[in-house]
Amino acid sequence: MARKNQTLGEFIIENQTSFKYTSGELSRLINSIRLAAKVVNHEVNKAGLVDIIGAVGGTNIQGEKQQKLDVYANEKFIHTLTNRNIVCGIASEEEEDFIAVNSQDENNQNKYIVLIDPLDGSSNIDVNVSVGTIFSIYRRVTPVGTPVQIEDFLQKGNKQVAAGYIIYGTSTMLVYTTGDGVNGFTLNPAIGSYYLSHPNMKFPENGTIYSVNEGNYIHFPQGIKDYIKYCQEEKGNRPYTSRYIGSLVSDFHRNIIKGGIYIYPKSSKNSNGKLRLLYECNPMAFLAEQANGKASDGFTRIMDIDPVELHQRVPFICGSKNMVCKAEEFMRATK
Ligand code: P6P
Repeated sequence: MARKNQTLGEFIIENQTSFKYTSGELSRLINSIRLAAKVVNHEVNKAGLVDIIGAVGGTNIQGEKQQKLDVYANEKFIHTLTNRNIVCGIASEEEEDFIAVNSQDENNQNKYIVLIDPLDGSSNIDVNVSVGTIFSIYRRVTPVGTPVQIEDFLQKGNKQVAAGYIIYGTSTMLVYTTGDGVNGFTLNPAIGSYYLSHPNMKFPENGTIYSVNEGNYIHFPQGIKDYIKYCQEEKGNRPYTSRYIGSLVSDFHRNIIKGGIYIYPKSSKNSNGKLRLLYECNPMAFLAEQANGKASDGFTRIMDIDPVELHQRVPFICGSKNMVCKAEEFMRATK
C-alpha cells in the first residue's frame, strides 16, 4: 500500500511481494535506475554552468545531432546497469545495436533486459527546458545463461514487466509502474532520497489540453487535422488549450496530472511518425494504461504492435481515455 512521503526504498521493499516475479532482482534494477537518475540529474541541473551542453559534433543512429548530455546520460545508465550485474541486455536510442551484458559468463543468470531513451527531449537542453529519461523492462525470452538475442528486445509492449520515466524539471521525479498502478517519487536533492509524492497516479478520463506540433499540420493525416479542428471549435468545454513542450516526458507528465492528449502522428515528412516504439511509446503506453489512460497509433493499441526492428517508429496518440477514443474516431472516419 502506498503511503505518501515514504521513500522509494521503503516503497520497493513493501511492494516487492505484490510483484509476481518477486525475486528482488527487479527491485535492484529499479534501484540502479534510481541511482543513475540521481547522477544524470546532477549534470542536467548544472548543464548551464559547465561546458557540458551543446552538441558534441557527432550524430546518433537516428541521425540526430547528439548533445553532450545525451552521450553522458547514455553512458551513465549503461555503466550503472552493467556494473551492478542485474540485466543481461540493454538497448538504447543512442546505440545502434543492443548490448549483451556479461554474455561470456554462463553463470549470468540475469533475466531482465532494459530499453532506454537516456535523454528524451534533448533539443531542449540548451534552452533550459525540462527533459527526461524513459525506460522499459522485460524478462528475456531466450535461455538464461546464454547471450541475449534480438528477439529478447523485439517483444510486444504488453510483455513489459516495468516501465517509467525520470523528468528533470523544476523538480526531479521518478514515475514508474510494475503493472500495479503508477506512482511518482520526487527527489529531495539535499539528501538524495526520492519520496512518494504522487501515489496511484491516474489520467482524468477527460481533459482539455492537446499536445501536438501544429507546425506540421499541413503534413498530418486528414483524421488528425479534423481532430485538431475539433479541439479548436467553440462548443461545450472547447476550445481546448494547446500545450506542447517538445519533450514527450514533460507533456505526458503534465497531461497525466491535468488530463490531456499527446499526439505525434505519421505525416508526409515522417511516414511512421517520429517516436520510437520500443523505448518511448511502449513504456509510456504501459504507464498510460496503468493510469486509466489509453495509447494507440490511431488504430491499434500501442502495446499490441509486433516490433520488427530495434529503432522502429510508430505514430503515437496517448493520454486521457475519452480524448484518445475521440481522436481514433476521426482517424477511422477518414481511413
Ligand atoms: P518535434 C524529442 O526529440 C521527441 O522525441 C519528444 O520528446 C518530443 O515530444 C518530440 O520529439 C518533439 O518533436 O518534431 O515536435 O520537435
